[in-house]
Amino acid sequence: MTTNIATDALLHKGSGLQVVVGLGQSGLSVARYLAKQGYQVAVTDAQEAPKLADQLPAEVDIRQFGAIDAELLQQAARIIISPGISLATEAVAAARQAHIPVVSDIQLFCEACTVPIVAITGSNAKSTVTTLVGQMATDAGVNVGVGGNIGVPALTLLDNPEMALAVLELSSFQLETVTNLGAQVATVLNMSPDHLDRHGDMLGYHQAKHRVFQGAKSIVINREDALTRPLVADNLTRVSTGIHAPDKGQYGLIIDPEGQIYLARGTELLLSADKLLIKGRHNLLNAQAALALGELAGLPLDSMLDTLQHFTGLEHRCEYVAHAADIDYFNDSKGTNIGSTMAAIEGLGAVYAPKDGKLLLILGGQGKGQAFGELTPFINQYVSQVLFIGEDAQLIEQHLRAAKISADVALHQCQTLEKAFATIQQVTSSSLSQVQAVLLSPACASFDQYRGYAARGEHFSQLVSQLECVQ
Ligand code: UMA
Ligand code: ADP
Repeated sequence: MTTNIATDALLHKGSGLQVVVGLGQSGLSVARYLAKQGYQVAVTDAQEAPKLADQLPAEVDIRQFGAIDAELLQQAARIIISPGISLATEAVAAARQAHIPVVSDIQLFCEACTVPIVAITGSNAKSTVTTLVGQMATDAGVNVGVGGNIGVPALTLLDNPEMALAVLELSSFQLETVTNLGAQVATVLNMSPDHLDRHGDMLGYHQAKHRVFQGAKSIVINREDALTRPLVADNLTRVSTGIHAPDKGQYGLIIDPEGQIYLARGTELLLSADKLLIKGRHNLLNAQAALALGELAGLPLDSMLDTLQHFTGLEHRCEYVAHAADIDYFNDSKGTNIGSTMAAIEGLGAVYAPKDGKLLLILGGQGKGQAFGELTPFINQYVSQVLFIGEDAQLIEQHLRAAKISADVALHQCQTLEKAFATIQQVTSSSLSQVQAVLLSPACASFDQYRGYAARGEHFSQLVSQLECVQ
């Protein structure tokens, strides 16, 4: 068994001060990791009293809280920045100006990791595909570490000396300071606008995401989305996914003469789509991505297909909550950008349209500079009521109106989820209501009203459970 951590770690006291910026989960993992390696480590955070400070190792004795300490950063031999902190932050920008290297925890991870890495990024589906590949590896008997943006700081995976494969979910924030990741297989699953407030524009966001390909041995691309392909020509092994019948060695969908949809590899039918517990066209792409990544990481196909048939999906992602008064309720609180909300409207809309049903959609929160008008064609096709909540509620309504939302779609400003539920009861009690499903898919971040998307989703489910006649 290979070890996953460089065993020749020397004491690094003389290598200069390592300054960790941000003491959240990733900052804490970095401070612990570097202190263990013998580096001199300092930590700074904008909060007066970061919650995790008491978990820092005692040898990390330089702790500057209450503001990101610009002077401290100027003394650094290297800065390790937390993903939630922008490179444009004044103190960080000044340090970069002074040619002090700024890296993320993922850079430290890939430099120390000696086992193959499956690196997964994209605007949506990262957690779903990362979890699925991790489960496929586990089911195939591989000692796998799953971490990164999914909530387990990557460096903590190195604590497992038996790890034989690392599966990383990577955000654009983590990737923007990574060089030569060197993954066994890397993918950008899909690209739609997100985090533009941080990256400036789509180009900046695209450039950050595409750093995942640096040094990769093989790649998985999405044939439906040109932005998932590397821009520079390369001779890498590449496997593609898509919704059409695939060429030899590629993944896709084949529809048999009876109309049954199959996951396919070349002309080989792998699995009937109705055997999957995760539903919707987007999940068929996710399943293919997981198979392609697993194949390039050396996992056996039969075992991966078995995993696929047992995978029930993750909470807060188009999750069915309950049936009440003839209406289905779905929690897609993780739909935090327009790409994911489009997938949710299209996926669920297609289920109810044949029954003449429409969706009631709850949108809103922090809009992150997105162009919400792009949702309009999807809303016009599948939605009869839109309820707006959160900080950017008015702005989103303006965008939809400017993009010619149909007069048949009723728009309601509700501010909060509680008020939205009062409106739901009014709207759906009308005999004219076509609503057969309520979908919380906000296309926005939740931090204006909640601790995060999970808290928002839990609040939604709790409000559903308070409805009369919940089944
Ligand atoms: N802080 C500052 N100044 C700032 C911003 C933050 O000092 O301007 C400090 C805060 O006071 C806090 C610390 O930085 O103490 C928080 O750091 P962080 O925001 O980087 O959060 P972590 O706890 O380290 O979590 C990060 C990821 N967070 C973000 O990218 C915002 C987690 O992804 C990830 O799971 C974790 O590392 C482990 O790798 C979360 C996320 O929301 C789930 N990701 C975004 C997304 O999925 O859309 C990208
Ligand atoms: P991420 O980790 O990239 O945020 P998740 O797996 O958590 O991805 O899913 C986030 C949101 O994206 C959910 O609302 C989910 O329903 C939606 N989604 C899942 N797969 C896709 C896809 N292939 N394309 C677009 N949206 C998707």
